[in-house]
Amino acid sequence: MSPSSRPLSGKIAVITGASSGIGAATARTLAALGASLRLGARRLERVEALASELGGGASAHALDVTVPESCRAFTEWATGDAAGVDILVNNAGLARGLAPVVDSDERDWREMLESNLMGLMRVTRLFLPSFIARDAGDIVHVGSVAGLQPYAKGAAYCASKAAVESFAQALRLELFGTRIRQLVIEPGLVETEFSVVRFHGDAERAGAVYSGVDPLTAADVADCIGFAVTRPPHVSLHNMLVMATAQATATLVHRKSGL
Ligand code: 8X3
Repeated sequence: MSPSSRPLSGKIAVITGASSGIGAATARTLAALGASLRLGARRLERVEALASELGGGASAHALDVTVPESCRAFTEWATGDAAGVDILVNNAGLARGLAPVVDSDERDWREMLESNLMGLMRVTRLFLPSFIARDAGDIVHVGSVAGLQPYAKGAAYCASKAAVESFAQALRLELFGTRIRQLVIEPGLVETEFSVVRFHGDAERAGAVYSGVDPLTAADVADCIGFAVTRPPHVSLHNMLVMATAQATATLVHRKSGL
């Protein structure tokens, strides 16, 4: 690989929720682009296995974004031996349940808001001094089409992702005049563990979400993140709505007939 194909050489990228799905795929993509990785996830064994597989500058640490102390320890570990991080990918998050508001379980709401919103804000705040000190870097938030196009039975999930967009916009105003870039990437249907988690482990129900469709893969989304963070410093992608070709809106999905 030529040096020009490793544009992130010498850069440090932190990824939350890196044990699977979009987080793990982003780790692979950014490693291939030359970045040294600091990976965090609740499932430490899985994220450690990924770090060993990637080799080079990849390492892993336990991280539960819903626990302030875990976030503090992770941030100290990730920034400890480095001048500062160059890229933060706020990927940790989940959907729980697909039910009308009137029938929803408040524990599901709390879990989503704690991870998708509070965790993301908490981790961002902890890493911000490192970005501000060097007046540079990329903060990538993994949002969702659900944050732009809310749908029935997904109220709390949609609200959590809409709030991510709002948080990023407000922070962008605070960072005005700096060279810190912030991207909210908003994927549509991506086949990962997402739906299995949403349906509390019901693999059959999860599989139906993707039946008859060529959904995005986690690698497709990672590819877009890799593109965004390798733009020249004067180019800032604020939002990327990334959909499967068969998906026109959050709820309008073309499925192959006979399925
Ligand atoms: C995942 C996309 O449409 O299932 O965030 O909510 S969707």
